[in-house]
Amino acid sequence: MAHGHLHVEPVTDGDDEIAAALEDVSVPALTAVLVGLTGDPAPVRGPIRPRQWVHNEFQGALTEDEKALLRRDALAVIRSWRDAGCPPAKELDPALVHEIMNWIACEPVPDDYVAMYRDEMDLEGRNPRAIRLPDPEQVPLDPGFGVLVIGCGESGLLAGIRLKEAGIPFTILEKNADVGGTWYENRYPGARVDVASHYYNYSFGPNDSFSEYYARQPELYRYFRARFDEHGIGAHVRWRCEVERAVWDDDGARWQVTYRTADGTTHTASASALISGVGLLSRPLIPDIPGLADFAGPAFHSAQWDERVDLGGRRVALIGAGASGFQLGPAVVDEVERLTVFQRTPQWMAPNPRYHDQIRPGERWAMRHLPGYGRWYRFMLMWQSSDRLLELVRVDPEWPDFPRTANAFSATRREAFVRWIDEQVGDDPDLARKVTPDYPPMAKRMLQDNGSWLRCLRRPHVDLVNDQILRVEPDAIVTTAGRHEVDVIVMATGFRASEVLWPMEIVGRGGVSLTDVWQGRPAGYLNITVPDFPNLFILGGPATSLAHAGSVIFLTECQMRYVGDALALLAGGRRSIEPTPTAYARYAEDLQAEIGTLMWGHPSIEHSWYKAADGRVYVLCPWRLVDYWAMTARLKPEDHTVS
Ligand code: N01
Repeated sequence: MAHGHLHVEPVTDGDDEIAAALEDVSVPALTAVLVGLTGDPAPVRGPIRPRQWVHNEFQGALTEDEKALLRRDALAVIRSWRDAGCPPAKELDPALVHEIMNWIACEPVPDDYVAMYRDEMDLEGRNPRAIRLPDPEQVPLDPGFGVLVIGCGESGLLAGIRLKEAGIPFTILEKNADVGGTWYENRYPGARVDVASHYYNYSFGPNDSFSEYYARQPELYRYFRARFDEHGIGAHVRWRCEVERAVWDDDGARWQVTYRTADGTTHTASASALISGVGLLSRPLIPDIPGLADFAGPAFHSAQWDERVDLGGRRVALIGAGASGFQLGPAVVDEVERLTVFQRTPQWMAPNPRYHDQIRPGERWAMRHLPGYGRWYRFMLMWQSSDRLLELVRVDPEWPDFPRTANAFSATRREAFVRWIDEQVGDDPDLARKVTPDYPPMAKRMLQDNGSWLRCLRRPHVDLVNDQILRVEPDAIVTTAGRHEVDVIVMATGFRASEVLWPMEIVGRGGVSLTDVWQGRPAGYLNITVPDFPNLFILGGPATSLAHAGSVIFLTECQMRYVGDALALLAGGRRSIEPTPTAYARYAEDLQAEIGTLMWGHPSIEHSWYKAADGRVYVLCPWRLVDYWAMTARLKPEDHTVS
């Protein structure tokens, strides 16, 4: 597989072009690259050191003079490296890699994080998350062994790539006509990722294709399509096949899967193991508003964007101001006659000037040509966000401002975010009040923002309505405070996130259905496996959404690593593997106890897709990334029953 991501395209540019490119790059990441090119640690042992980590700055607060000096040294090294024919980077001693991490982070990086980052960055090109099957000379692959994967979005494709690389026979059943899942379906105007592009991609393979720091949907779709093509997954996929039911046959130790094809006919397939890659955010939530079905004009969900509907000159209602609505409004505001935004709860926005920016050309050049640049850039992205932001939502029971803010950190962020709102709409107190949340930052999904949302809401032909919707009439939406005539309704109302695997019916040993086992409280050992459902592996299922900044792809890669260990046992001739009931129950209990320490499920948060019908949270990962990485790094035999 193309995991040799340090095998970059050789540099053929002239000195001036290289010098110009270096003006655009992160100097700390560039300096780490130099150490890799020469093997000489001097650049990270000299007097110039990043001194402070500033969010979204990537320069470690180096002065202009310091950056110029480091760039000058870098140019000399890159020139010689180019003239020598761009030989492979040196393999650095782990202690030196740790030293570079400390240098970039401006603080000691703990050993457990170093282990996680080394696995994630794979500077040595060892592909550490590949499935390791037993030596075929000693343990030949069981000839009947094969895997069915449901879905060809990010996680299903990841499974396919790993299975293919290991030589395990597999088939992917995908309900859509193409790869990409979320990034195939969500084609509403303005759709883009709000996790940094260079983090929101697989840890293996190139990440130099993005043109924006937060890529738009077409580019993300193309990213997944490129991985799909390059790994030759196409021959393994059946398109437009929607899985309806999967039943475990204990005698044959196989999953019997029923699926429907585009012509409406039903078919069956069977496999030794079943991997679900359907994700949590794939089934649109259509709000239960009286009269909606009788609306005379077009009415559709953001994830089912109707390209035939021209919004030009029409009065458009946008129901929902979450991540989707927040992107959609500003993207259509110029074409509509009137935009009425129905917002039930305001969202916190984190100022991010890069949110809509093009990646600077020199930085793209560095991603493509400098070995390890993209890896070190990713390290910076991960270090400055993710785990440290989890502390934002940790409940401090002694905190006097609770539950308006969760703790002291939360209060400082609230202050900064309120300032951001005031800077933009402080002169319109009514609007400022409507868009200022009364719950702590990050207790619901945070949004990245460069000002486009509030600019949109200030436009003269835009109304923000926060009164409760009572009903829809054929030509209007009626709220407790008035009637709003509209021609089109767009529902950016989110997904049925807590109904994990819905509407599929999964039946395990003894005819027990997963719906009955879960009873609205989805769970999994390590969020992946369930007792009495042998050889079933759920990727991106319970507790696998990330609400504290970070890439869900990191989580699914961790999961696939654990699944790979289990598949290696099955491929070697074992019939089945499942977690013990004790391990499953203990994990679910620990997870709920941890979630209980965080704001997400607090009763003061009235509406949130994080919450299930019982008001509790089953879909979010409450662990630090480093902890989940460690939990999934090695399958623990003592927690499983293997037959
Ligand atoms: O869905 P949401 P989304 N009446 O559930 C409102 C990812 N994502 O599609 O807040 C009136 O967040 C609801 O109101 P409230 C990301 O993980 C990422 O926007 O519940 N309103 C809310 O305003 C994200 O979190 C990206 O009170 C109703 C909105 O509809 C997740 O997907 C982009 C209602 C739904 O917001 C889901 O985001 C898009 C009703 N009956 C999505 N029911 C990026 O990476 C719901 N609402 C940028």
